[in-house]
Amino acid sequence: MKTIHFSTKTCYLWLLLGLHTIIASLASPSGTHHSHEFVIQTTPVKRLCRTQRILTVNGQFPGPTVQVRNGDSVAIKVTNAGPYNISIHWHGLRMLRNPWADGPSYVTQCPIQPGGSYTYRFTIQNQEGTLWWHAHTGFLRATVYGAFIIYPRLGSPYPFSMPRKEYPILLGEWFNRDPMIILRQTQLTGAAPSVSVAYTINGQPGDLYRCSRQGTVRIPVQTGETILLRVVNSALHQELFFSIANHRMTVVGTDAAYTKPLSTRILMIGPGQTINVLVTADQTPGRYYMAARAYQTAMNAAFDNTTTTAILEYIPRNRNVQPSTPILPLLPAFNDTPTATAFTSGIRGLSQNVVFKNSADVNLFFTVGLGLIFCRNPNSPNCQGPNGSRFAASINNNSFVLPRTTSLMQAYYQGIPGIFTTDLPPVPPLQFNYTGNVPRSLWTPIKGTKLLKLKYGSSVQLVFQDTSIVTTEDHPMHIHGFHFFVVGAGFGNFNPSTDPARFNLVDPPVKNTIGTPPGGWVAIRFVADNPGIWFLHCHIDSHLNWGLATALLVENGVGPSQSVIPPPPDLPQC
Ligand SMILES: *[C@@H]1O[C@H](CO)[C@@H](O)[C@H](O)[C@H]1NC(C)=O
Ligand SMILES: *[C@@H]1O[C@H](CO)[C@@H](O)[C@H](O)[C@H]1NC(C)=O
Ligand SMILES: *[C@@H]1O[C@H](CO)[C@@H](O)[C@H](O)[C@H]1NC(C)=O
Ligand SMILES: *[C@@H]1O[C@H](CO)[C@@H](O)[C@H](O)[C@H]1NC(C)=O
Ligand SMILES: *[C@@H]1O[C@H](CO)[C@@H](O)[C@H](O)[C@H]1NC(C)=O
Ligand SMILES: [Cu+2]
Repeated sequence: MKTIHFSTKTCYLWLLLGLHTIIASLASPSGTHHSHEFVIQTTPVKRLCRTQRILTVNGQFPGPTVQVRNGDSVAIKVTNAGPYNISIHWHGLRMLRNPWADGPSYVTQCPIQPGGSYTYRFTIQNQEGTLWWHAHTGFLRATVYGAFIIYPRLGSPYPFSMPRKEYPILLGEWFNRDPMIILRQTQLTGAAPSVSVAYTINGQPGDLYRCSRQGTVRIPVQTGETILLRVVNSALHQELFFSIANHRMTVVGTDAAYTKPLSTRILMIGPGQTINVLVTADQTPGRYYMAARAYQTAMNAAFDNTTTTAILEYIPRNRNVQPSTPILPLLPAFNDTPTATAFTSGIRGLSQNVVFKNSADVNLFFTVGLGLIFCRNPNSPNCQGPNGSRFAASINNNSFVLPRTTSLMQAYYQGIPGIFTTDLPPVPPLQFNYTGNVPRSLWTPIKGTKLLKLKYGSSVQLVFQDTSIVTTEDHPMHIHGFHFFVVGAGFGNFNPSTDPARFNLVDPPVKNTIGTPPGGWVAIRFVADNPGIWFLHCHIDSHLNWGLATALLVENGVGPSQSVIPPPPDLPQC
């Protein structure tokens, strides 16, 4: 039987290369308790020829990698030594009956105020793979994020042959301003936020940007060996294509679930998603770029058109030969939706994951998309969106507004009225040609804090339907507290009488974040077996800020084993 083991040599190499993320050996048995301290602080970091002060965890950028096994318990004490209210979300972790540990500000908790602290306590229950953690307050996750790796129980092998080494590959976006100032500006003007000035791999832009060569991340490989890359899209706003020159990748997992092996040259990964790939060093020894750049679907929108790189470096290098300039992989054009679709639809789950096959107890149909609020005075400094408007976004015409005085979960648990309602329409309040030429009279959504209530244990089918209001666009939809089966997707309007017949109920992939194809739809299924209030939103933070969100209120079932646990005593208050 194979067990996970990382030699101390691997750690040493990482240290030598100056990388912050170290894959240590994890020889502990399942059921181990892990304690961590996260101190949120302002840290000077030099990127793109200048020193910038950014918010970090423990001074590290990206933040520390949390490594656990399935079955372990975790306590992470987060102390806020920074200037902003903040909370941390453990993205993709199910947090069964324990929404108090989930983290989104004003959804499951009030933020941790400057000087305060809160300990997130939770158990890993039947999840394995790559997840990540990030700030869930405003745009602070731009710099506050890190990998969260769940290994199998000690002695349980991966369902693929053991890689020699493993590396997290966190893709990010770099802004030359404080992301909170960018957020305030967009809230003030109603316009789209300024785009990033670089993409990053493990916090480094790479060789193609000025003053960045020295920091470029290098991944060492020996000829013939196979390594596992745990790719995470932690970018604030951008879907990305990712490729490695001359090397094929084999996808073996997405989010926290294994997949059937899929061989590919290109990944398309949306914000919030993770993809595990095996890479075999089977090319002529040398140096090869791995690179990422935008997959951009919104029409006529500005975006960051730069390319981030790291280097896959065969070792040992022949010392007598000057290091050659690495080869760049060919990346698809920024708007290559056919390539993105071919990749995403090629991913298959393991058939032993069981999706319910009968019709669902609850059928939800959510339109997701942008909107515009037209101003009385279009020249107002508050109306700098298209044609004197402010941007909005909605689900079923409801543009979500977070509460300010307490969190949804605290209001629910303590019975505080007037904080939210549970009347989000399960289907669009108005039927229209969602992906056609939508009349202007339909473009402005209603603002509110509308949730959707689900009975404990109900089987749910949810179709996300993109709209062409303002623009069609790929919206990476994320649901907290659940993972779900992706059973179908297509372009145009979902047809409830013909499309379900083509659903994949045999080996659908399991995810926590799924892109709604631009001008199309995606169908998911899950069982509402986790009581609590769970945020559901687009993982493009500008869209979330404009209201592309709601929350699922899953009622308690019967008895304590189907009910939300009591809140911890140190839960932050507003
Ligand atoms: C993006 O950059 C590439 C070169 O890297 C260029 O060929 C392409 O035209 C640019 N696209 C846009 C939309 O600016
Ligand atoms: C802005 O106005 C112009 C001219 O009336 C129109 O062609 C364009 O579609 C409008 N754009 C948006 C996003 O409303
Ligand atoms: C919806 O709009 C699209 C694009 O204009 C058009 O091709 C399609 O026929 C329309 N569908 C219906 C049902 O009107
Ligand atoms: C959304 O609601 C507003 C206000 O009632 C209405 O004007 C608009 O037409 C609605 N749009 C859609 C797509 O339902
Ligand atoms: C921080 O959170 C507290 C409690 O919710 C709130 O009163 C305060 O206004 C927040 N500060 C900022 C700057 O948002
Ligand atoms: Cu979106």
